[in-house]
Amino acid sequence: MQERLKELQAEALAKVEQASDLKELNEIRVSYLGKKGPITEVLKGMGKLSSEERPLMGALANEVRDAISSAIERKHNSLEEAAIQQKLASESIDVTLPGRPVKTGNHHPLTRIVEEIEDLFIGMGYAVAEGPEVEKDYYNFEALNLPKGHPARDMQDSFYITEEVLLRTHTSPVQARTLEKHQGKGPVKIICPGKVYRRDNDDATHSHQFMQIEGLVVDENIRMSDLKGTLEVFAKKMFGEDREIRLRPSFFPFTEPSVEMDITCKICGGKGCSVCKGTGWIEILGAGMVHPNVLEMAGFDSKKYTGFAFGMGPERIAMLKYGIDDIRHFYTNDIRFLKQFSVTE
Ligand code: FA5
Repeated sequence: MQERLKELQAEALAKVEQASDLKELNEIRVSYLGKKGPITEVLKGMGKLSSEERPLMGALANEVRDAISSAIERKHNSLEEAAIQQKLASESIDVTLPGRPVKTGNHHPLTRIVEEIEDLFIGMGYAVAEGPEVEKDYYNFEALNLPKGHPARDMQDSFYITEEVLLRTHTSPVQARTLEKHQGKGPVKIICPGKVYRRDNDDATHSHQFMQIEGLVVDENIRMSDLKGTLEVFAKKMFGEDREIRLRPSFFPFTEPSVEMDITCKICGGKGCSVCKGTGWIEILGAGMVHPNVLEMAGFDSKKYTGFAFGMGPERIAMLKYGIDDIRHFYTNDIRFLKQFSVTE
């Protein structure tokens, strides 16, 4: 029995030494030290031994077990250490490798156009004003000489929230708000960029949500020629000397007289295409001399003060400047479209 135990110890220690991974080591542990293992099997024969031999054999069996379990533990630690070292080696980071470039975003083409227009007018002494997109009917219509039931309200189909509150249909309410703040004292010289909303059907040049940039100048002796000169400077700086503009008589309840400004279509060069609906011209803004009623409602003396105002669509301006054939490109966020306006690539 003694011989057999020594043999088992030598055999187990040799196998432990050769074990190449933790799984194999565990199998060795179970097979030698488990309840059905050969040591237990040998010890079952203890009953046949004399009472002197039994404790000696018991002690030897424990020694063999201890030797095997400590060998397994040592091997376990060294295999675990080797596994960690191997993992570290395979995951090592080469700090000398060049970094991967981080892709940066760009300003949306519409943001760029709005900033360009803002800069242009700031350069001419205008301040930038803001107003709410969720607007009172009073500022969107009434204070602009459009009382309830006025037929010209139909020119701008509106998204009403309550009877008195709506999504603003244009940036002109900022005119009324700014005039009110000035309490009858000029000069006023502002532009106001912002989002507006209309129940328009979306097509190549119309969107139900779009941007406008409002302009308002009120002072003594402001004339129609000031408006014309300002719009001409704007058009030349924005589109270049070679593009033609035209002013057409128009109607807005808050300006008198009123005009609309068109510019030759860049897509077809003025020949006529689907973007300009065959006319060769694209309308980019409405303008006129501020109606005396608007000045009076905001507390200005319309005999002393006169002014001009304009409202332009930056989407249409961007389309003309960059030759974009559909306004919907601005809002569908196709990365291939946006990348064309990237500054870095
Ligand atoms: C107005 O909104 C007036 N408030 C402009 C104004 C301001 C006139 C101050 C006089 C004095 P109109 O509805 O024409 O006017 O719109 C002005 C511009 O917004 C248009 O010339 C066009 O460039 C743009 N626009 C109008 N509707 C849409 C639309 N559905 N989608 C994209 N752009 C539009």
